[in-house]
Amino acid sequence: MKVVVTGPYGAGKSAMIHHITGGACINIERRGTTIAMDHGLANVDDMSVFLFGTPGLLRFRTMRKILSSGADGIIFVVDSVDPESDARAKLFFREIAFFLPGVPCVVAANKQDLTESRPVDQLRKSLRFLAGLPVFPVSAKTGENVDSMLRTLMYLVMMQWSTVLGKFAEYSGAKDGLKRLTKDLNLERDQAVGYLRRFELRKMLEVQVGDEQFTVKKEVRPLLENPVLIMRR
Ligand SMILES: Nc1nc2c(ncn2[C@@H]2O[C@H](COP(=O)(O)OP(=O)(O)O)[C@@H](O)[C@H]2O)c(=O)[nH]1
Ligand SMILES: [Mg+2]
Repeated sequence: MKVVVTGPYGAGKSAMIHHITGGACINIERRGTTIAMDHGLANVDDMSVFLFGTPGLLRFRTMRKILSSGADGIIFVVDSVDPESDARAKLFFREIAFFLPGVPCVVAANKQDLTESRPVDQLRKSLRFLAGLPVFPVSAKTGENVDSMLRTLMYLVMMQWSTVLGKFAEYSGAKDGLKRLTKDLNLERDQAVGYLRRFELRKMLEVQVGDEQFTVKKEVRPLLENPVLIMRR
């Protein structure tokens, strides 16, 4: 799946992607500030997670729009220490909610390893947009809580797509898989192929559309059938 990591400058987006990918990531930066993007790949229970970190300076809005396009989930990173970043957090949240309406989002209340960090209930008072969102007290530096935050987001994403993903699992390897998918989900053929391509790009399945057939990655199939498995580790 594709996950965009966004939030204000200095909140710890690059550090978060570095931690999640175990360092297998790139950061296009100048003098310590991300100017284009971070990108990395993580494997969680054999599910590929493509992470895209956005530049946190206001003027790079177009880049953030491009990187956000088609994201399945959002990690919104806030700085738990610096109250001066709160105003920027509000602006960035409004922006991502506009780019990706309805896309599942978890909030990383980052830098909780520092004694001066604000607890989540205090952050909720300062940042009203957090209402209704799951907020995780995390540290990109120590890794505290990062794994459960990521797994929760993956669960929310799979639940959002559960009707489609469940059918993928059901008809994986079937001779007339595409036809049955199209019929069950009441789709046009083009739409069904669009869904297959979307999740093929995200490395969940392989498609042989000429043969009217698709195959879900073996390791991923149990997760598509039962997304809650991603939470049990
Ligand atoms: N103590 C602590 N420092 C952090 C944490 N996450 C990031 N930082 C530091 O905060 C600064 C900004 O982090 P960075 O990842 O570049 O933020 P970005 O602008 O959102 O990409 C850097 O000096 C990081 O080392 C954390 O969880 N704890
Ligand atoms: Mg950065």
